[in-house]
Amino acid sequence: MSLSIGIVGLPNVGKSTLFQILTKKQVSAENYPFCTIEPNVGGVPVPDQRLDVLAQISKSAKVIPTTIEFIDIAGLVKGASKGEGLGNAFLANIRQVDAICHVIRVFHNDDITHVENRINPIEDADIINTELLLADLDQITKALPQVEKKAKSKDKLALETLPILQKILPRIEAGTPIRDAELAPEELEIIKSYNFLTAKPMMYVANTDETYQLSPELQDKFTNIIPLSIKIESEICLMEAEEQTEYLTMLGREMSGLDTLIQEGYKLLDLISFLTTGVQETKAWTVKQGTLAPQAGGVIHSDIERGFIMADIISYQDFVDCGSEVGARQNGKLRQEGKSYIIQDGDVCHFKFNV
Ligand SMILES: Nc1nc2c(ncn2[C@@H]2O[C@H](COP(=O)(O)OP(=O)(O)O)[C@@H](O)[C@H]2O)c(=O)[nH]1
Ligand SMILES: [Mg+2]
Repeated sequence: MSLSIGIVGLPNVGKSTLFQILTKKQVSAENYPFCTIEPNVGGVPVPDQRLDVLAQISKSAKVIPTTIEFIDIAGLVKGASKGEGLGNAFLANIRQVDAICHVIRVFHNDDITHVENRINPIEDADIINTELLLADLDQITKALPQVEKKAKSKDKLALETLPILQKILPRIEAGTPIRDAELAPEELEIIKSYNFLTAKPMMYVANTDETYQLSPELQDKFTNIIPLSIKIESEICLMEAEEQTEYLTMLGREMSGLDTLIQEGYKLLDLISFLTTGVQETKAWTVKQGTLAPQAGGVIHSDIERGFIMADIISYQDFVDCGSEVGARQNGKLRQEGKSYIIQDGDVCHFKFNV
């Protein structure tokens, strides 16, 4: 599954630097095949400490983390929705992604020009969010007459779509992004094919000074915000693993800001990991929250889904507490689950299938 997060923001806020350190990040496993798909698209390994623990228990030869895709989208400027600064092309790029990572500049540095010649992250965020709203508004205004026409001729999809578009139009005009317009999941599903920009989940990265400090106003305004000094994080990235741990311990932090960002992005996409472990490898696999056992197996191989019989499941914690798969089995912690079982984050899975 390749779900992607687009890095969005004004020019010169640190987007490309963030993208570079995300995609150059070293993983503990040296035989992990690192993938840069295109210059501005990269697969980023999702840090998961559970993998190393399982690999140690199973004496695995390889540890393979799962990945999410990050895309460096060129800077948007005021007027992008009207075509300013290649605006429409960038907005089209955002349409393709599953979630948005919105970088705002908090750091001070007179050598690095700010497009609006001042540091004001709240106004900066408003500029970008306004462009996204305007793009959606433009799209709805263009779509409405066609949908109305089709609804008159009793087209089923148009009849379903019309009231939803009519409902979101005034909200967008009032500045409410679709993600905050309190639509029911069924309603969101019906308008999914429009790929509205403001319907996509969004997280903020505040590119702070080296202190990682956020002003109280910023904290109040945004709930989903991660403070990050992209400058410091790029230095941490260059360190050897041991040095990194030492440095972070000194700062009293468990993991780098970058790792926190990747994990939060993963959650934003509503993704969880199930795990497989053995002598050959310990590996994390990505599924959407709520995925059933056969479809989860299908992520490993389509045969598993097609010929699904059952899955042997041990929760990660039980696996570790019992010290091994055998231990978990002896303690009654191995469950045999059928095709209606919903895979949980951290399930250590062994699928049985027959094709
Ligand atoms: N002082 C400082 N400079 C930064 C930081 N992040 C990025 N920069 C610099 O700001 C400039 C623009 O960064 P870039 O990543 O290209 O921004 P983009 O236009 O958003 O992609 C570059 O010279 C970076 O080195 C930061 O956290 N602190
Ligand atoms: Mg850039």
